[in-house]
Amino acid sequence: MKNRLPVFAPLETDRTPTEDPDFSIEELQLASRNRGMPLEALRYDVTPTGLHYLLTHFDIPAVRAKRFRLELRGLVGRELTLGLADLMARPSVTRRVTMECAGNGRAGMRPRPRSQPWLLEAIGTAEWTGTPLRALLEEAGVGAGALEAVFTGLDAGMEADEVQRYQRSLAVADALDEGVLLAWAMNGEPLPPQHGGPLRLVVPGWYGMASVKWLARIELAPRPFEGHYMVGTYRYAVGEGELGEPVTRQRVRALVAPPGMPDFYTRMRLVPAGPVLLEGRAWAGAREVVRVEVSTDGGATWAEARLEPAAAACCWQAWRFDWQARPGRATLMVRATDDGGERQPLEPVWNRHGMGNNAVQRVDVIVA
Ligand SMILES: Nc1nc2c(c(=O)[nH]1)N[C@H]1C(S)=C(S)[C@@H](COP(=O)(O)O)O[C@H]1N2
Ligand SMILES: [Mo]
Repeated sequence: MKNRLPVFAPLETDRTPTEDPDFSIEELQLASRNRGMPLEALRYDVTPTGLHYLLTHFDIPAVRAKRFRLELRGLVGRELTLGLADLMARPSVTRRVTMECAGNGRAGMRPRPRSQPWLLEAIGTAEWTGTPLRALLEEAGVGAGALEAVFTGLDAGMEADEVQRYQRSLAVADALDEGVLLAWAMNGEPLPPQHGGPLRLVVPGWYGMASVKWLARIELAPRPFEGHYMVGTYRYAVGEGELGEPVTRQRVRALVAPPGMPDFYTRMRLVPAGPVLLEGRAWAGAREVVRVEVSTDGGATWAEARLEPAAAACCWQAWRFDWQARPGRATLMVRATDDGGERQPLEPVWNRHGMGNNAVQRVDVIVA
């Protein structure tokens, strides 16, 4: 891949968090490029490909599969350059993985970080087919001084006053996790352009930013990588100029498929009185969800939902709850607890990039 990027003067964009309650045209522009999974799709075990959420920072590159090459460089015993056919000839596995954007819930923070304004829909589960990264790294040979693997996508654009490629790194130990895949198929079909075709990284249990799309280069490096998507964002930073802890694995969260039917414009839910089956999904990155509780009275009382085990590691779990809906208004809430004892907070925990907001969902319902 070409390494030289052009230089442009900064655009002097103001992206400080805002108290303005009105969403901007820039946010609308991002929201219509990066669509979410409609929450009624929580009813599918595997999200149909066209309903899976999307997050792309720059433009979706048009990559010709025939000419595509993956470069493995840096502190390896043997550098490799592989075409898609070379990769597909290697042992392949299919994994069902729940992916969530680290910015999911950002629009619910006050003041509001200025970025893709996700409500709660930056989520999806897919069956990814590819070859384990671990075997490829072992074949090439991980050099003694290798600390991190740096993954580079083919897309480029300007952010933080600089033209850059989308790049993320993983500690070598995390890159060697047996779950990490170089994926060329999604739900049994060739990986579509918007999801990173022809080749992407899939890092199960992590927020989506780790799963680099249009993956063209892997470099084993002797020191921590300090690209923008490692230090300038994807950090739990609060104060301006503060670095903050890195964002890594998904925090525990449950969502409910909104019951009944919606009012078109407000999306208010309209539910006939009587027995209502509430259903949804819960996940916790690499951890297991051990409890899902539902409140149908705005958080005054909570009752335990029936929770299914996960179909695979790093895959969401189905839950169900029988609700007797009585006429009037109700606020439904659902919260999950993982096997490490982490439970979703009732209110957002603020940080300046709007990361990891796993505050409980509230769904307002009119029962007739
Ligand atoms: N090359 C590249 N990879 C990328 C991104 C990107 O903008 N460019 N976005 C990341 C982010 S923030 C997320 S949440 C996931 C989204 O993957 P999806 O669009 O397939 O759902 O891709 C990640 N990989
Ligand atoms: Mo993301």
